[in-house]
Amino acid sequence: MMHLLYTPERQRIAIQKSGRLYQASMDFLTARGLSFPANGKSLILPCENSDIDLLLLRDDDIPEYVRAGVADFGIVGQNVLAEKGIDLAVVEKLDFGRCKLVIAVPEESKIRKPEDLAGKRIATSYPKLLTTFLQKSGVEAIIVPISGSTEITPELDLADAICDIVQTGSTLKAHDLVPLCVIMESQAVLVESPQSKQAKKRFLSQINLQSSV
Ligand code: PRT
Ligand code: ZN
Repeated sequence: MMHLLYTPERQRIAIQKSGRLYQASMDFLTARGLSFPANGKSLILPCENSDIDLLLLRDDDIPEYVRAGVADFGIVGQNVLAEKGIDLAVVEKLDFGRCKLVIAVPEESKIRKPEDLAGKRIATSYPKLLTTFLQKSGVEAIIVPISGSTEITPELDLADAICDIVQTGSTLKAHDLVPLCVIMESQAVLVESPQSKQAKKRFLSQINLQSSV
């Protein structure tokens, strides 16, 4: 039985519990010499050769854990940080999790440029980034908040366009959607908590990086 007692000498690194960033995050840490037991059901994974605990979380929760200092570091997509509006110091851009947040429309759509989105419905799980983009572009559109799989919404007539993450583009293609514009480019980043702790420095030197603040 493991207890979540606050132990200042142990450093906590928040990574995605499962999903697209999990394996690459583990690989990043293990390539830098840290070793972890097999990932069971526990949400805390103690490092076997260092005073480090991994917190395994939904990626959406990582910015808040790091902001609050409950985790000293986190590995998360820039897209998630930007959507949460939580500005954390980036220690290192990591060479994985690359993707783009795009607006896409059905191939046969008359929408051909961002201005054509005026009065149209856009399904997205990135309402904040989309709102900012529309305001900057001077376009008034209707945002349809959806928690995932937006690609299906135009064919079901819930939306006229989508704003979602694209990597290979094959999901867009499978739904006869084409990109209209890119709102943001993203990759995974190692972020650090603004709450200062001596322990943070130790972790960074262990993995051969330096604090950015
Ligand atoms: O459960 P949890 O909340 O932790 O995970 P999640 O389902 O919210 O996120 P997950 O695991 O899908 O993605 C985690 C992070 O990986 C994202 O926040 C991005 O930073 C990054 N990433 C990189 C991607 C993709 N590539 C990606 N292709 N995130 C999502 N996708 C999805 C996209 O939403 C779309 O449905 O994949 C589909 C498109 O992929 P392509 O290759 O067909 O274009
Ligand atoms: Zn998520």
